[in-house]
Amino acid sequence: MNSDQFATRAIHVGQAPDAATGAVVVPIYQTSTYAQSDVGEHKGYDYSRTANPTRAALEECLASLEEGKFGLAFSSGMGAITTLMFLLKKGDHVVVCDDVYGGTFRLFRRVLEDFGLEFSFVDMTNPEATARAVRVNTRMLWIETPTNPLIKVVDIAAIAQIAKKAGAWTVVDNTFVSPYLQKPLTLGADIVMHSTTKYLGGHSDVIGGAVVTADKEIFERLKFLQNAAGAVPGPLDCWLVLRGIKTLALRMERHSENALTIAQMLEKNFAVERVFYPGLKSHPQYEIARRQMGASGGMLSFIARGGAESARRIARATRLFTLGESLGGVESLIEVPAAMTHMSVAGSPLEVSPALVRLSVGIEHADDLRADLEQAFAQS
Ligand code: P1T
Repeated sequence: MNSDQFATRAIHVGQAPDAATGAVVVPIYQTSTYAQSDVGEHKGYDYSRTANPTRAALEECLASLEEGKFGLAFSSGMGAITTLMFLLKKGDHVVVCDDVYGGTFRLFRRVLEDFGLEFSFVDMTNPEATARAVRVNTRMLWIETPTNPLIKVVDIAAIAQIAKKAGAWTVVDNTFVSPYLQKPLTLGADIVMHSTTKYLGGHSDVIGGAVVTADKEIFERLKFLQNAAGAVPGPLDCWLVLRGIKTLALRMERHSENALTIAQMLEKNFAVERVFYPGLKSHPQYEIARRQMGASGGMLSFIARGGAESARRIARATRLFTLGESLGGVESLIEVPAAMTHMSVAGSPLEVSPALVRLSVGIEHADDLRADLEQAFAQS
């Protein structure tokens, strides 16, 4: 089944009724190994690190949603990123945007630099500065957009052009908005990756990662690396992500509507110095976001006027917004990045303000979310 419409593909691609039983839902093939009909003879499955039917269903669906040709699932977003970095060799250079998930920064700076990879962190909302950061040994440009946690929007097509000229790959971490709202491969990126823990899974009940590409050569190398390094998800985790994906289109619509409502409310709030949300006209990349994203997504952040203490008070005082790391689930979350998800950037040029509060706006009723934030501000 390969209908053109995203919402239909999310429910059907890779998910035809089970050939053996007619089961409408892809079974959880909870097996590590497969009977062979003769030595080395099998039906495409010999060992579940290499391939598993539940994982294969998820991988096919992911490829379709990202308008790619090949999907690969991983045990976590970081597992996906680590495996992608195995595409590189000692002495290779990567240009990275200067606002990324703290764990990505930690892997690049504190682990991979020791293996001889080089990283430059630049403001990728500035294509000229990005072009200047490219060196002869640059092999990859790493974009996260919208960025975590400052919600900056990077012009994927502009950066992909710079990469192409340099003979480097463009990789986009598309975790913050999902393929429903943004399809980097259609904008010139070579590889797109996800923490499927977030919007794709959508229910805060699984850790996972994914990579999609339309390039056969890149895929074959990554498929080899997926098996060689072994950061693969279990069948149940694949099944949970696949089930989450079925409602992705609906969820992203509601996340975006709710987040816009909350962002507009915060913009009028006296206790808020600045709101970062690409759906607001005040966002510096509002026009790029409109062009590149179907809607503005569920992630926003703001600076509390009262500083670090005020940010912490607000984060402690919400009742519906749960204080916690992660994002992209149906339930709303609140956090203080400097003390939580982005502790690892402390002391680096990527350090974030302790007065910054990040919201993952869920799909509860907008009135209840608004009321919760109002009472939290009133208390703090
Ligand atoms: O947690 P994991 O599934 O390994 O994904 C890592 C990751 C990669 N990319 C982005 C943009 C991310 O936001 C994350 C994980 N982020 C959080 C846990 C967080 O609260 O920001």
